[in-house]
Amino acid sequence: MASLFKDPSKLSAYRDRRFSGSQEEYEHALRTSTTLYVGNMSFYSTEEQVYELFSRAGEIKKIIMGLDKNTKTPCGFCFVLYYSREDTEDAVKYISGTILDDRPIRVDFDWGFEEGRQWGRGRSGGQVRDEYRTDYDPDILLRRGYGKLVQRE
Ligand code: GTA
Repeated sequence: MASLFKDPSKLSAYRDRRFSGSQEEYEHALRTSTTLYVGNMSFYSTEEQVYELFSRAGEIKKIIMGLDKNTKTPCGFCFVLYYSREDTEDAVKYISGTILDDRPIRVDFDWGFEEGRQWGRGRSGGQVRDEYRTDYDPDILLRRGYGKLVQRE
């Protein structure tokens, strides 16, 4: 029977193009990291809400909200840093898919936060994936997406 929980031994297909090492080094970083990327968040979710939800898996060291690089306002993602790997895996297992402000959040291992990674890399300042979204998203106006770039190119 399929489990309700995400399997922390399986890595997602996402790869940060700005990671300078090899694929092996990237995977090693993901398998040992205590940093998480949280995606598909509402633009209205606050650091306090993230703290409250993710501290259920363990003690949090730091939260970094992802910001639109033009408006400097939250744009749907954040990084959560734990002290222990066990807590990090528990968060992937039990919190991924949880509904926060009406949206199922995506929790992914991350290779590690560095200054600059908090900014959306999309052309309009937000997250890249929102600009290419072709499915219906109830926050469509906020996310400026709906295949805007796909249609134009
Ligand atoms: N650990 O899944 C993730 C993740 N994502 C999606 C972003 N970050 C992530 N980290 C982890 N796991 O620090 C991190 C980035 C950065 C910050 C903001 O969040 O490392 P971004 O989302 O604005 O830009 O990053 P990024 O990551 O450079 O975008 P990328 O890789 O081009 O695309 C992200 C997603 O957008 C893709 O997985 C795909 O679903 C969609 N997408 C991109 N290009 C296209 C396209 N041409 N057509 C359709 N879909 C596309």
